Amino acid sequence: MRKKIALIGGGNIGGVLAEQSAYRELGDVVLFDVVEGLPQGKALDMAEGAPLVGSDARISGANDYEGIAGADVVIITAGLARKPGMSRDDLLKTNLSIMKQVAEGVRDHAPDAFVIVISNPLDAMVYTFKEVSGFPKNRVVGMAGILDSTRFRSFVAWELGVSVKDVTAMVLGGHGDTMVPLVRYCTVAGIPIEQLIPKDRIEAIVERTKGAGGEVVALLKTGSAFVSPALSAIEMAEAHLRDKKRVFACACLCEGEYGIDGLYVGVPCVIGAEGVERVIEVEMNEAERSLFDASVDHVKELVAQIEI
Ligand code: A3D
Repeated sequence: MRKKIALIGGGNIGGVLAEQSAYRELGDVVLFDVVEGLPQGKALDMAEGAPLVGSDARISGANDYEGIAGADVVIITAGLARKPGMSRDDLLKTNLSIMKQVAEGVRDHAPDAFVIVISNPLDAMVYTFKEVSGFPKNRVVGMAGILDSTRFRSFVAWELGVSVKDVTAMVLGGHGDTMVPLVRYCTVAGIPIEQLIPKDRIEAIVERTKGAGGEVVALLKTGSAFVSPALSAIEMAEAHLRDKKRVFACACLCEGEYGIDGLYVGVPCVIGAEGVERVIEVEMNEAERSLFDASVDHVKELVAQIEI
């Protein structure tokens, strides 16, 4: 039997998630949204295109939670996206009430799912989902570090004129202005970028990475990035469904790791059949650690505003 993937939120990211999940045949797809007709219309369009890519995955739309019953993977993008001039944190109040409803719907209809949260502000939203659903921590994870890392990888590849495939990078901490691109852990085919790129150019790449989401928002004017966030979450879903044991930076519940007590923060982890199978603790020097701690403090302040 095919796996079932439920996508909560049928907007920009939800649409790309549906297309990629179905066309890669990760499983049958249900696109859920509160707007009537939107998920059904998008699903029908994609289903009609499926013969062209040879996909037999079924794609459907739903406006009630019965539609997601028994899902193996749930990816959540429900909520508002940023507009120019807004920070991710400005979305907290509105998206908090949406996330509470979503967590109840998923808890009641897909109690065994592996859940990937994308809605912003990410670290606060994934925390909210975990608290409301009561799901175990290995089955609730936030997508952010993988996206921030892929942006970092792109900028390094463009700078050096090398394949994106050969660049690995790791961006840790909260998903916001305080995120921490770890330069020492960025390599091209194993060669540290500090041997390949001058210091001032690395600094520019780090700054561009931190502001990369905002750069897209400023250009689009009506919303935020949606292709690269969807592709990032698909990597995570695929790692789980195919038990790949991939290592990504994700927002994981840290309980002792990195000295953090009960917060979702971007850290490297292993994703496989069990969901988040373990968090990897990397060594940081004093400067990296102080940036990371400042980022964690920011997440702490955000989470302190949440009333469940
Ligand atoms: P958008 O295209 O507006 O889609 C959001 C969808 O959510 C809309 O179709 C809404 O109708 C729907 N929705 C609203 N309330 C509910 C509800 N209660 N239940 C179900 N669906 C609902 O936004 P988008 O797809 O561009 O972005 C979605 C979210 O992802 C936003 O919060 C963004 O800020 C966030 N985002 C996060 C990242 C990260 O890296 C973490 C990157 C990009 C966007």
